[in-house]
Amino acid sequence: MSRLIVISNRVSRPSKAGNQGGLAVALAEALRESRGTWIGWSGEVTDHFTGHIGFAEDDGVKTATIDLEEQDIDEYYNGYANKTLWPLFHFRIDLAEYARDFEGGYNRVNQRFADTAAPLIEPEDIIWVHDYHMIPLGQMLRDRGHRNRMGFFLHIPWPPTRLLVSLPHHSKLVSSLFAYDVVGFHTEEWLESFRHYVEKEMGGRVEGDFVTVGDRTIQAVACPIGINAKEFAEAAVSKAARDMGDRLRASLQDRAMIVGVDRLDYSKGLEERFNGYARFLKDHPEHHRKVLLTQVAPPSRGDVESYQQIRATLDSLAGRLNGEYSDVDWTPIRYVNQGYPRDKLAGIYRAAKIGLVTPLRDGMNLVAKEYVAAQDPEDPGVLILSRFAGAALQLKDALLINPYSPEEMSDAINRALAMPLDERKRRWRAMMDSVEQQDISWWRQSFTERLMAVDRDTARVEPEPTEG
Ligand code: ADQ
Repeated sequence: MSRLIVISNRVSRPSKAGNQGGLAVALAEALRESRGTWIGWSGEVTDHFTGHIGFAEDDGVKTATIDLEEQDIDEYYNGYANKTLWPLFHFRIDLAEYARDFEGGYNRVNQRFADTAAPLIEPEDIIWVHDYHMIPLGQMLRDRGHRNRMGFFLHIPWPPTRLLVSLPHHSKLVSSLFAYDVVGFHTEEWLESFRHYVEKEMGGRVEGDFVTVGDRTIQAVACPIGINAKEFAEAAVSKAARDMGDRLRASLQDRAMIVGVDRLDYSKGLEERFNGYARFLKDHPEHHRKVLLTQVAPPSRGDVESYQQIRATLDSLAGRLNGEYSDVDWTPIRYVNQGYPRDKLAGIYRAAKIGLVTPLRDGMNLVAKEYVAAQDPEDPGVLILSRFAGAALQLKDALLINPYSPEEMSDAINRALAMPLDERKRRWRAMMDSVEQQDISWWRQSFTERLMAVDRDTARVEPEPTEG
């Protein structure tokens, strides 16, 4: 078995993280099996970049991390990754900031990761690079002479060509993806947008999974990420989950709970969700005092201004809504800014009659799948899901809505509250089948098997970047 090298912005060390997400567990499993290494940023800041690599091994998983300078974090992480690419790739060009410093910092830090990884790579290793922080890394490793099989997976949407061309030097960035052998997206929709860009902007050719520009051909595939469904379903009946369920039920007093769980991010549509719920309260006074929305939203990327703004907006919206509708013994929104361990989270999902997952745009959305996996098969809740989440393509038996429409959200909540048990069971079963079949191991294997099947002797001529 070839050794796997995973390279991503953040590295999750098994014994440090305690309660890891599905992605970290799946990658750790593959790394352990292949005796591979996970390379990335330590999360630490240093005064001056030294290139010192911190090696560790936890629970059979080897990691190699570097510390970054303040300027790196400003320009690469908070800058190009989270102020330029994240909003643009989530269709928010209104929030995207284009600054030369950001792009320079992004390339500098990617060179630093390439320098870090280069001496650790053996010729037979399989390299798997993750996400928008590291798009040009493969090209940089090729420049250093590495001919390994290399894959890249994008965890966020791929934007329509008309939006992507607003990015300065867009074609240079996209050209660098042709250094990989396999490029993966969550859905056919993101894959189609990528192909469209390649055909229209680069004069490329698409034949099945193969995309050719000049004399370089790569595979571009849709490979939807899943969760560890079995483990999550078990977590939902663990002692911690049951205790959490009991605590919640005691406080709910027979009220139906709607739950939302998201990182505090504008792409998650939280403002629109609160407005949709407000519309429901206005449209349906008969449900007052009988329902409440628990929104769990731990802050993220607090150094970025647009994230500070969304936090302030939500604080004020939740306050206004509670002020308008609360009574001495009923508050319609519980707005919680903290994270929970996974077993407690599973207990929260299971106690909720409705899972409200309404991102404006999302590569996949794992919360939707976790909500499904955590349900009681004999009395499952209803998932209300945005059409614009990648997960909507697999979870067709959710109530699919347009998250921008408060009326649709209000109608869906009303319908979910009245849904008969047999319909809830039928919808849940169909969704659970999909969540179980295309789980996190399936995703990891589908991608790495493709990568392992790549013929290393095919020509690897890099396409000439044209200035965008
Ligand atoms: P995210 O944007 O972070 O991921 P998502 O897929 O929903 O979005 O994953 C969030 C994870 O964080 C879930 O596992 C969830 O349980 C966890 N989480 C959220 N709030 C939490 C809380 N309060 N306490 C504990 N855990 C919490 C990006 C892309 C997505 C894509 C994933 C994986 O934006 O579209 O699905 O990567 O590829």
